[in-house]
Amino acid sequence: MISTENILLETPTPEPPVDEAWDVERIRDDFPVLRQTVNGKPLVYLDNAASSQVPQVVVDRGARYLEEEHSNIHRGVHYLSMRATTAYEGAREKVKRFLNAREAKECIFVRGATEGINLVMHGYGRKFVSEGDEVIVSAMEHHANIVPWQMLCEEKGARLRVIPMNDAGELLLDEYDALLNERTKIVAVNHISNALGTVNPVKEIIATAHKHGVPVLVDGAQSAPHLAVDVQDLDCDFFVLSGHKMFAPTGSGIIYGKAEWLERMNPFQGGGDMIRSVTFEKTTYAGLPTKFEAGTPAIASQIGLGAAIDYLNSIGRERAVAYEKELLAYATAKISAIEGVRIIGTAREKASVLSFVIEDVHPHDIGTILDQEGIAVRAGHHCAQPVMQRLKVPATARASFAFYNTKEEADALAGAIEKVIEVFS
Ligand code: 7TS
Repeated sequence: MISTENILLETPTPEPPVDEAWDVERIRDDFPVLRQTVNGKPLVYLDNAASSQVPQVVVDRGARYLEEEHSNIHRGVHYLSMRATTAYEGAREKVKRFLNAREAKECIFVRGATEGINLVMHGYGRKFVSEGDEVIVSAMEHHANIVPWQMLCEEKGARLRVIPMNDAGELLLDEYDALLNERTKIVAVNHISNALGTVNPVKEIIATAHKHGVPVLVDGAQSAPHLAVDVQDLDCDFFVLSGHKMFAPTGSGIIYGKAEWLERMNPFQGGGDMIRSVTFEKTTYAGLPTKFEAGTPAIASQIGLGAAIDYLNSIGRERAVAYEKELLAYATAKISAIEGVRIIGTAREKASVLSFVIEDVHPHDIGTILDQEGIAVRAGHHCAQPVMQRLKVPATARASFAFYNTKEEADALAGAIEKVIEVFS
């Protein structure tokens, strides 16, 4: 096996530009998908919380792997395999810097947030959670951060506890404090709610859990693309992200874990690559990160994730975050001013997501009419049914923004919403 240490980065990480205004038209040129019409109208892509679009440099990097480097990693001594391994491990280095992890081996490649959470459920949960123990999640989790923990609780006879939220979609931290006790074995919360856009105070949530000696998993599926994340500053024990929501291909993602936890955890899947030695009597496992990466991974996609991180660094993450904040405030003001529209999720701290309902119109009808106008939004429960139950709405329509969206697109959304209201009046 080729060591994951001492592998040179395939490309240096670019420096962000300084003191330049955000030129959204130039940024849009980087994204080939955006150059099309849908139903005769320019595509307005506002479904970034489901999957964001991919810049040309990421497409090109994936194509280069397929054209010039395609081969399996870690196991070959031949030229192509070494090139593929260098690119793959180079992507891990880029993720490490992106999240400010202490070591690259703390960044495990997974298919996305769902797989990362399941890895922790199996590797940590099945080892450390027993009958009578408790697992805490929040009232605004995506199903991916509820169902695995429910499965664990069912298997172990443990109890799932839920941090409640208020009508605005903000977690009630006093109640969270009261939930923590000596039976609590893990807290799993999202950083940004995909259904409401709430930015949760995860640093505080983590500090509180740590007072009780409880580790915290942060579901960063929505935050990694829209905030600057520093896992050492947050002091989270686990942090999961999906590449396809951060300008990379599907099938890419990361579960970061503190080495001291990952080393104590059981492997997730068994198979090739994750072993040190195998006999019919006994198998011993490889060290980090290989212990958690059984079988051939999504090599092209993970290399694409590395290229997406380079791209984010090249445009300047902080500037992108500031622009998105301004755009969300603009769109929120515009859409909440329309009579008959109600914004769902009015937390003080929000990012990227604008969920809404229109009186007497089903969100699916909103989605269909908006599509006629070339506008892509998601309509439904957004895999967060407990949020819908708590806020007493069957579903919402959701516009979710990225740094390539424009104020003109927010205007187009507002105009199309007015059309929906006209059709149903
Ligand atoms: N956690 C959060 C907060 C999410 O928003 C999602 C996906 C997941 C976990 C699961 O990610 P996956 O990449 O493993 O599927 N959220 C959405 C959404 O809002 N619309 O489509 C998928």
